[in-house]
Amino acid sequence: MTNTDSDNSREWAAQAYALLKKRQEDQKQELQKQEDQKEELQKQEDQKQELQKQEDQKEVLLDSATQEKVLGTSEIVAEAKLGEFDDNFTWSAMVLAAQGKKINQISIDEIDWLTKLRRGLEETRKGFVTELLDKLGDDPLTPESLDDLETLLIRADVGIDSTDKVISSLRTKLNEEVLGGEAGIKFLKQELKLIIDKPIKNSGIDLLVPRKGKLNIWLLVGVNGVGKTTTLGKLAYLSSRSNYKTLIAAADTFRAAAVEQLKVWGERSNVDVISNQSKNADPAAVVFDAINSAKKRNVDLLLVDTAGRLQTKNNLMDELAKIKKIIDKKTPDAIVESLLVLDASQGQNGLKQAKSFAKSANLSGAIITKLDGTSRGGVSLAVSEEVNLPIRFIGAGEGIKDLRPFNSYEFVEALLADK
Ligand SMILES: Nc1nc2c(ncn2[C@@H]2O[C@H](COP(=O)(O)OP(=O)(O)OP(=O)(O)O)[C@@H](O)[C@H]2O)c(=O)[nH]1
Ligand SMILES: [Mg+2]
Repeated sequence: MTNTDSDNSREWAAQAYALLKKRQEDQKQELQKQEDQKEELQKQEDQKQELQKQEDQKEVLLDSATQEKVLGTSEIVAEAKLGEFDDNFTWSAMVLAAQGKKINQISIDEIDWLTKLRRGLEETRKGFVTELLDKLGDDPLTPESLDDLETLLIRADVGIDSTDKVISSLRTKLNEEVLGGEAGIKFLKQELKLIIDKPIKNSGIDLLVPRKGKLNIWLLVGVNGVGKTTTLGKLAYLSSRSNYKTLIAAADTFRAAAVEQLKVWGERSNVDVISNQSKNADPAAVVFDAINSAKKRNVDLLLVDTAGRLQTKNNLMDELAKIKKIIDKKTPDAIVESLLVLDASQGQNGLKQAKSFAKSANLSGAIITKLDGTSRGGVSLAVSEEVNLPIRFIGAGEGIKDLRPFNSYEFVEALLADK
């Protein structure tokens, strides 16, 4: 990026900030108006309640308790607030501008997410880019600095295959021309992006979204504790907010609290949960019921939560196979995605799990979670290169909005941001 480019982007960021600020103020006024109307209604409601008989008092209290709960829920997913016009905003806006976004197309949510992603990848970056930049300074890349880079990439859990690929491309490039520190980083970004994009390109689907007019079924699979249920909750929110008719199947019947956990997420995103509370319920039977429901209700996307822990790994794979069989039998034209959920903080260990799952579970994509606060974010590259799975979503936090469709450009920019 030349100085003028960078100045233009900063100017762009400032304009975007001003626009968002204005939009937020307009929204505030609109909200205030709604608030006033609500107050007026509440006043009328209060007067009505005054007239109620003493025996009804209990019911009234119950009603208001429910109301409070609903209000509390909507607070959780309240619209994001515009923060300061600072380095975070500028960086995020510049990343959006570089992808061709127009000023009036960006949202506070997008800015917030990019800020979160960059912050989340800070630990990975610390042991990697910061050191690399320190080592490189403004000097051209040398074969020795490539050795350092190799060590740093491996340490960030990028994996041996991806690291080899990147280093050998850089070596070839160095034989052709002198590369300064900044040009080196730019080349590195391109190479990393190529690795991540390959399985995405091979799949023929750049962005995974439910296909309209079809029943889409997304199974979330993975070992225990990686974030399947949380991710499903965030997906339900994304999906229903994007106006897809969504339904959840609670097919983790192994863990007693799993259904309750899902119901909370379902409530937050206003999505129904199909479950079977009886002990030892069969996961495939829950999926059977959920498909019936989904068909009746013309659902676009059925999200299926699965168990992460069973007596043995074979049981786990058998259960998944049974679920798949039911789906194939009951709804052969559904579009099925088996998404492996992987916890980034498990680094190479997680990768091993991914490989063993990939062998038996017929996976079609991966979701990387817990990218916040781990130094092992590089494992995303190893998933692309070694397991050959397209990354579809990434999670960086426990909140309902902390999951976004995967975007390799944003990921690599955040991974190699210079601060
Ligand atoms: N920091 C952080 N925590 C996360 C993220 N995703 C999930 N978690 C946390 O990880 C823990 C486990 O998440 P679950 O969603 O219950 O994981 P699971 O895979 O469904 O677990 P089992 O059902 O037991 O197999 C919870 O405490 C989540 O809040 C994330 O992106 N970032
Ligand atoms: Mg779970």
